[in-house]
Amino acid sequence: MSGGSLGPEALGQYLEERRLLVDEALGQYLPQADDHPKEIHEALRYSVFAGGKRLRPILVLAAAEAAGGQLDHVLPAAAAIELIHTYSLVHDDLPAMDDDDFRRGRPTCHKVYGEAIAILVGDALLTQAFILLSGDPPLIHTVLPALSPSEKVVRPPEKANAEARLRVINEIAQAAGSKGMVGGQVVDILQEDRETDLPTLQYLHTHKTGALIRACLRVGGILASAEQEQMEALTRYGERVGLAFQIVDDILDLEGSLEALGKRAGSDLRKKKSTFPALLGIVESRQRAGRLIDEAKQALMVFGDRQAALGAIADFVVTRRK
Ligand code: GRG
Repeated sequence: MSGGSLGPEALGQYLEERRLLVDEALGQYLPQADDHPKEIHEALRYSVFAGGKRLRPILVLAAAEAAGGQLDHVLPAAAAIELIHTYSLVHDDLPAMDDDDFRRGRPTCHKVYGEAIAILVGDALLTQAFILLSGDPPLIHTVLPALSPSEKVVRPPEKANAEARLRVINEIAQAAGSKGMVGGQVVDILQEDRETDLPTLQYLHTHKTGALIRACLRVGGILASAEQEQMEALTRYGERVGLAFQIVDDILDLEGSLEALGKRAGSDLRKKKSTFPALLGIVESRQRAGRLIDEAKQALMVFGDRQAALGAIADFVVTRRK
């Protein structure tokens, strides 16, 4: 593939720089912990700043960069998606759903603040995402080192125009709603204790986890005014990386530990959930994830030199340990 790739060390630095940037943006965009009513704002920040990888916002930034956009004006949308992701985790951990005590290495939101506040934290995070997307959050100027010597920013920074913003809001709402993440979660709950076939499992994964990851790539592309061919490549990449991410998550749930994952491992087995390794075995599941990642990387050809970060992130998705 043309355009070279990032080694593990460069990728580690790249992910860390962007994680810090996303955290800084989130810190500025969110209400302060002691803002009234502080009971919810403290819990909200507890969940957001619990140490997530920030993979989704980093994908938004990387997609925009691949298409020649700049980070500054993509940050609010990237942060908004992280808020929606965090809401989904807070609600997923509730007793009525997966009933988990640990998340991101800490007691879950409802364990610390109670169920009512945890439900409201999820509601507030989802709402806050759309406040960010439709409002005028502070501009955070960012200068991060170029990824490769040949990388040049080709488009001047400009605020997303109203049409692009509307497209982004619609894209994210579709991905998070009942035909996206929520739909996947419904099928996940319904399949507990049942035999599940591969098409159902595929639906579940591509919706519960995949839809929001796909949206990250498309949102980055829209805000960078990506051309049609680039949008198609980002979509293809997002769909494959999204599914591979969840297959790997299934494997980690079998093989990982509380210390490594920051949450209790083995939860799928305990809840008798169908997973890719349960249906296909670990070896075939790993191969499937690997094939998806190869296809995702193939799709990046249209970006030439600019594919390096997205290519390396795709590899990271299958090699990660948490
Ligand atoms: C409650 C509407 C609603 C939806 C929940 C995403 C989801 C749907 C539930 C999460 C359950 C789960 C553990 C899914 C596996 C994939 C996944 C989303 C893992 C967590 O994402 P990471 O690894 O987490 O990116 P961090 O903490 O790094 O952000």
